[in-house]
Amino acid sequence: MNALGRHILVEYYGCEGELLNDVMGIEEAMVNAAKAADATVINSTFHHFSPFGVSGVVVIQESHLAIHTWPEYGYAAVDIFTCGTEVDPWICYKYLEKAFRADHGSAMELLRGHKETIGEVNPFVKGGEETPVTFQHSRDVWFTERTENTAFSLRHKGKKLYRKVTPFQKVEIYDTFSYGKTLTLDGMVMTTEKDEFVYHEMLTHVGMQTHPHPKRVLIIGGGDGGAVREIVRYPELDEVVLCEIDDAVIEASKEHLPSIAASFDHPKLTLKIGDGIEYVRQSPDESFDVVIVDSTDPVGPGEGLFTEDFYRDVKRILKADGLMITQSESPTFVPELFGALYQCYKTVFGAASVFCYLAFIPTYPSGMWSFSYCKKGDYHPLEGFDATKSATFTQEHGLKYYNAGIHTAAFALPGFVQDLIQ
Ligand code: SPD
Repeated sequence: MNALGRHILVEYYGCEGELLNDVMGIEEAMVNAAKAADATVINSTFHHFSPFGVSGVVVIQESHLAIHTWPEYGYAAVDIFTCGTEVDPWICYKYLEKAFRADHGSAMELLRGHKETIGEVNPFVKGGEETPVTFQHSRDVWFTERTENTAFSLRHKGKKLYRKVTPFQKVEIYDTFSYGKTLTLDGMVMTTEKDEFVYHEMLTHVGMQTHPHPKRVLIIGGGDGGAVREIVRYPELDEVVLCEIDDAVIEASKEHLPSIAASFDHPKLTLKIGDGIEYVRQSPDESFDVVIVDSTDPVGPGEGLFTEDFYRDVKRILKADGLMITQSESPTFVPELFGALYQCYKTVFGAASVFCYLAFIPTYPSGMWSFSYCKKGDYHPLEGFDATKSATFTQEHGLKYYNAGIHTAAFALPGFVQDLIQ
């Protein structure tokens, strides 16, 4: 060959969309394509973009293989570049065509570094000793939650722990390096082993510590079990009902997130698999002390949990002194939605009965997360709050985020959040 390297630019058409959206499958195919051609794999770095698309590169001792996919078009663009004569890039081409189940592919080959053009070997490197080097393949595979203008990535171990496409959503679990096992729904982070305690403690204990006798509690959503784990800590509880629409979330969490899904066998838990909106609609008036809405973001199956009709129904099933607590998204990330949500709560519960509090959750967009506290009766979140009782509870249960000081401080809102609410 009269050149330093061979570079083939490849198009694959009519591939299976699912395959082109599977970051780990693509990484595996690209690494195996390189190995099939006897290349030495040094490193692989792959990112998934939600909702669709994967980019990645496999660095080989003989150069690289790179890809970007458009699953929505069944199309992948691949570059295969090999130096020397040992590795045949067309072997990689054929391997990947099969792996992506492409209808057809097309490619053009360029010879890189024509010997006539580049001239003689630089005397500086001539005669250098060749030391044999052995490479350890290091992997770099990423999950990315991407919206129009921002992206949040977590590097993971590159193995599918759980993946199911249900009638409601895509349920996945990744093992990430910095946040432990992470549950995602439709490509959005729902909970991670490392920071879940912030969300679940704040979602539950602020209301439970304020209500003097929370005997019947309803959780809508929350299939990972984190909210249930916190609620069953209360000895005065008679029953907690968890209504989760998608049993795959429970299955995945029980299998892979046992520290979160820790209380599914608790005798006070009644588990309902079904639509939370329907469950609330069919529940009798004044049947719960506390209703907790542990929802996804307002897209997909969670959308109906952000409507006035739903909140009116929740208010109806609350006892006269009952509380509704919801996760109410990020004032930084979705300010318009956040503002509209609080208007909605106020329309239903009355302006003086709606409060917002904050917590800091690194894996949720912007890190600043909000919760609403809506009261049907007189239980104000701060006036009459028993800090001693709360401190004892915190200590007894070894809570890691919620405590009496946080309970009070969480209701102190930055000016821009106050503005959004008013
Ligand atoms: N953007 C993420 C918001 C997720 C809120 N709910 C998570 C459920 C965890 N139990």
